[in-house]
Formats: sequence, C-alpha cells, structure tokens
Amino acid sequence: MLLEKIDCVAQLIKQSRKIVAFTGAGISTPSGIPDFRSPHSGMWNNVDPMVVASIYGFRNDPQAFYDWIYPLTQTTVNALPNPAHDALVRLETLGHLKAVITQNIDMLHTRAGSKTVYELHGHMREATCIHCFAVYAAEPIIAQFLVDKQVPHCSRCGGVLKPNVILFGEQLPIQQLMGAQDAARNTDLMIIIGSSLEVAPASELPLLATRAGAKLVILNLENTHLDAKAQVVIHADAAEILPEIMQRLEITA
Ligand code: CNA
Repeated sequence: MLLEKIDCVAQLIKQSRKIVAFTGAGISTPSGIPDFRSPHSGMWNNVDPMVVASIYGFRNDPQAFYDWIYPLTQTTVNALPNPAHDALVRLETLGHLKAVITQNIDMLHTRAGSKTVYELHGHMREATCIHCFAVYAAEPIIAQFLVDKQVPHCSRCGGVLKPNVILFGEQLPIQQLMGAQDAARNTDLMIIIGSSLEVAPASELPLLATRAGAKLVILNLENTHLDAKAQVVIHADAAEILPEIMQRLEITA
C-alpha cells in the first residue's frame, strides 16, 4: 500500500512541471527541531501562546518571549537539513519544483540549497528594533543571547530587538505572501509536507492551488482537514518517504 502510494506520487511528479512544496514544522522534526502541535512536542507546555508568541505579548514582556524561544533557538542554530530538505533541492534541480512555500523560521530549506523559497513566517537571519526599525544581522545577536539569555537591545536607540519571525497578531511579509500566492495559483501539483494546516492565512494557500486546478499530495504524520481533497495522502516520516519518492522518480525517469 505504501509502495503503491510512493509510486503514485512519483508518477504525479513526472507528469507535473510547476510543482510547489508547502512545508511546515514537520519537515524539520527529523533535524531535531520540535514542531508546535505534535503530542509531546512541548512547545506550548505551561505557556499561553498569546502571552509568549504574540506581538502584543512581546511588546508587553519581551523577556517572556525570549525565555520561551531559548530552547528552539538553541536547537535551530545547531540543526542541519535532513533528507527531506535535500529531496526538495534535487526536485528543483531536476526542473520539476518551482518553489518551496514554508511556514518554518529555521532557514533549513535555504541552507540545504533550495533556491526559490517563500518564508511566510519570517526567519532568524535578521532582527529588527521595535522602536526605530533598525535591522541587524541576527547571528551575533543570537550568539550573545545563547550565552546570557537576555533580551537584546538596539545599539542605536536602546529599543528591544525582535527576530524577523512573524508572531501572532502580525501581518505576513507582503512580498513573501504575494510570491507564495502567485506560486500557489500557478502550480499543477502542490505537495504538503509536515504541516497541521491549522495556521491561517498560510493554510489557505493549498485551497488557492486546488481552486486553480492543482492536484494535492499530503505527506504528514497525522490527519489534516485537507486529506479528503488530496490525490495521495501518506502518513509517515517525510525524511524517509521523500527520498524514496525521489528514488522511484529517478529509477523510472
Ligand atoms: P504544526 O502545527 O506543529 O504541525 C506539524 C505537523 O507536522 C503535525 O501535523 C505533525 O503530525 C507533522 N509532522 C511532525 N513530524 C513529521 C515528520 N517527520 N514527517 C511528516 N510529518 C511530520 O506546524 P505547522 O508548520 O503546520 O504550523 C505552523 C507554525 C509552526 C508556524 O508558525 C511555524 O513557524 C511554527 N514552527 C516552526 C518551526 C520551524 O521553523 N522548524 C518549529 C516549530 C514551529
């Protein structure tokens, strides 16, 4: 059954020329970064998301945000792309994949070598002062934060620095969103990988794709509300299945 599904996805890929991958935290769990919604992921244990991970909470108590994000930051800076990220790089190199739309902030797609990546929820490459909007490269700021666990401040005005990740209550970065919408409207096959599809407006993009006639493949450990709309649904580890799909594709090319 699983082998048939893998074959079927390889066939769909072969027939498609404008594939878009839509990824979530689940593609990075095999790299050791916990997702938000799997049981035991731990990211929401003992915290209120609206207090630690909203822009209102951030402005009110930035130290609470930084305390919450500390373990994720530590894991993310040490994480490496896994075979699922690598498979998407290969698919792009072969000319099948046009874009990766990701909700992840971990930058593992670009670090793996994917070229066209829309980071809908931002990234950890930069940080911005919430007072004067000065932008800083995040690397030295993160390095210092990992040592002292303290809220970083702007060297120009003393304001609080926020990593360029999108918190609840913030707009998505407009250019990334428009690029992703365009890719979703123009794809012939969207492959959803490791997303609960519960966070809007990102989760609306697969519907944009299906309304424009695209087929859907879903590769996720758990059920999603779009499973019924997908041509193929595989409930398994993306880092195991994506390389197998690539192998089938390249054997039968
Ligand atoms: P989510 O809501 O945590 O869902 C993740 C989904 O992935 C779940 O349905 C899991 O069943 C599934 N999953 C977990 N591991 C695997 C695996 N190995 N193979 C296949 N499926 C798997 O995450 P979403 O991305 O849907 O939610 C969006 C949030 C989570 C965004 O705001 C992200 O910024 C945020 N997030 C990002 C990261 C990251 O950058 N790596 C980590 C944690 C949370």
